[in-house]
Amino acid sequence: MGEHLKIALLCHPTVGGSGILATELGHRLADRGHEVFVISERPPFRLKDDHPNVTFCESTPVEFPLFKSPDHTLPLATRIAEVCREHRIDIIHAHYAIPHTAAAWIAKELIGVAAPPVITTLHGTDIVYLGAMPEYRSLLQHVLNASNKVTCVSRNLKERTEELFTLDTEIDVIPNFYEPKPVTVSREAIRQSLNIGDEVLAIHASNLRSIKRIDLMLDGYKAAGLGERMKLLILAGADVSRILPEIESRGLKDDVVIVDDAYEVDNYYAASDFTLYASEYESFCLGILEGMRHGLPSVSFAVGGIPEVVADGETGFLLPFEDVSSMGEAIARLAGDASLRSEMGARARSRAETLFSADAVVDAYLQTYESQRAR
Ligand code: GMT
Repeated sequence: MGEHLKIALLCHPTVGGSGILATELGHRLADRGHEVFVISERPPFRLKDDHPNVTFCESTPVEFPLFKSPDHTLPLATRIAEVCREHRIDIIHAHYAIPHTAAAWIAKELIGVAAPPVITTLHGTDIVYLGAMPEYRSLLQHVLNASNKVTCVSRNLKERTEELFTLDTEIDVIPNFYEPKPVTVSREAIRQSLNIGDEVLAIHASNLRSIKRIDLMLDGYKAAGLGERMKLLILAGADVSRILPEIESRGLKDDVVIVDDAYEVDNYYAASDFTLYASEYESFCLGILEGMRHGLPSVSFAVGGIPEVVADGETGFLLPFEDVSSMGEAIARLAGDASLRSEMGARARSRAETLFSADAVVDAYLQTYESQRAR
């Protein structure tokens, strides 16, 4: 496809699906010979610092006595314009609208007629949480319309966006992808390192924000009533102190194993048996997809875009939101039946490979870039 492009990728560096997706997209675009410039306040947590064709461009928030908190957005806008001018960028791709789409819009004003097209990919809470806030709404409406193209990671997020905003152009749905890294540590060795034997192991990877409803997940886990036959592994991308009281108050201290700052997640998925989520909203749920690529079925609530990722009863169990007793039954069913886990896991892997492959998703983004450049 076409000539090699110079692409500026904007994303949050913190642990979260949008940063993971943007980083992985950057790596894949670079592997195809495109030049990728990642602009963020620090390297996104999964960015490989030595990846050929990928350059990290730091944007430094400004602290000043008159500001109550550091200003991130205006220095980011200035930096985007600088990078665009210096490297003759062809496309700006903003992942997560706040503040990236607004910063890209300001950068375009700074650059003037030579400014490259801006693509915005919406990831979830930028719309359903921040987008709904009066503090952002009219600005978001404006800058989304000023984007040359808006994409969403699921049909559900597209619907939610259209409920909140009136956009002049069609939103495209480009789902997430995940390509697992090679597993480098055996299942047994990982389990040993976690002090887990042959118990059934549920895994949850997230930034533990309140939208993840760790409280409901623990209730569902407890409702399964499996005692010592099961353990729950939490790969925590945030301070765990906020969930420790929840674990202790349910008497689950010995059942839950927490790993902090796990940037390499594949070994952990390969040592686990199914993924567990109780989020009240997920535009997609990249964690479920990561597990699927490792042949893991899932248990979660049927919220947001999760039903587009999981085929209910085939690759995982989808339960009504907040129904922790049904969640407990589904957990117990999977935990008690190794053949069911392996059948559903095989279907999960194949669904992930078919519907959410890196090649198809990268092609879709490249087509979007090309179509906007051609205008
Ligand atoms: O879910 C998070 O806590 C992080 C958030 C983000 O933007 O970093 O994730 C969102 O984007 C992911 C990648 O597109 C999706 O898989 C998550 O479902 C989505 N989270 C929510 O919608 C709550």
